[in-house]
Amino acid sequence: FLSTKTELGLVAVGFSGGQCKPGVDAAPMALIESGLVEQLKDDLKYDVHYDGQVHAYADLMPKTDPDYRGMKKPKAVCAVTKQLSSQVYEHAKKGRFVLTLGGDHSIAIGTISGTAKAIRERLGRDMAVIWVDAHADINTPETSDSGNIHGMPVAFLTGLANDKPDAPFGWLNDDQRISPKKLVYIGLRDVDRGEKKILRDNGIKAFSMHDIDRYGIGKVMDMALGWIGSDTPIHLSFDIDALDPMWAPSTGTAVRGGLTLREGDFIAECVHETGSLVALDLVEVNPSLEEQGAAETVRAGVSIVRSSLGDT
Ligand code: 5AB
Ligand code: MN
Ligand code: MN
Ligand code: MN
Repeated sequence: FLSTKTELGLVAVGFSGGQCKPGVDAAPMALIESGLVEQLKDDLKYDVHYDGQVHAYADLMPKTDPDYRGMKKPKAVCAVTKQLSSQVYEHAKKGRFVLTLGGDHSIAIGTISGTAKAIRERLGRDMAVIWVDAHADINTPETSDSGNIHGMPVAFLTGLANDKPDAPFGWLNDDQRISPKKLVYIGLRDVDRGEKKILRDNGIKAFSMHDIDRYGIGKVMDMALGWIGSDTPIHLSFDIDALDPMWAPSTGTAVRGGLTLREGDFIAECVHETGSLVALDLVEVNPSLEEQGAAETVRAGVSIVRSSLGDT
């Protein structure tokens, strides 16, 4: 589904407005400073297209940003994700693999909408999404208790939460959305009551930590990829909090009982092996939390990226 196996567009997104803890905006720089770009070029032989900036979108920040439908910072998140969507789209429409380094998980509204549209235009196909996370991130503004938009991106991307054309997320069109039938979760263990109902009512495929304990990660990956079907472009959105805090402590909403680093890498390797992976988000690394664990969390993030890109 890519124009070549080696063209890669990198977008660094220093944005934290989808949640309340500062510091997640520093992750792209921490990942890059740890040598990620050189590794992609020198070890994994990618042709990296990177504008050399961590985008903070300062020019897009509104002067005032009152809550709307209970959402915190709706205008900021909306403006950033809309801009990011076209950045990702520009890479994806040239047939490049798109790697986005976040940032909190609200940015997936931008990344997935961008690849979904490009894949439709280039290939006339619907894309699948594998969402690896402790959380389902499928709250609607109405079901969310926190109002933090990083807990809502999947609801907007699937159209389960909508917005009027003139309202913040009114910019999302159908050609930028994904089908709930082409969405698969892996690693869930902290799903809100309203989200559970949404998952059930829409028949969304989800593999929780319970499933991973029962079947093992190997069988879970067979089932997850079997659900998507071969020959379907895949966007992988990887929240570092899917990993157990033992491996990735520096993240805003850590939940114990998660994936080992090896299981996380295995997921990434299996998705890579399909040959259908067109984009990866790595989000929610927050180097300013649990500072003793920051370097380890960054290393875990680098490992997930490398595994997704064919490192073995
Ligand atoms: B993350 C929670 N469900 O909606 C909410 O880190 C947590 O992107 C969301 O997965 C966690 O606030 C968002 C309680
Ligand atoms: Mn999460
Ligand atoms: Mn998430
Ligand atoms: Mn989190």
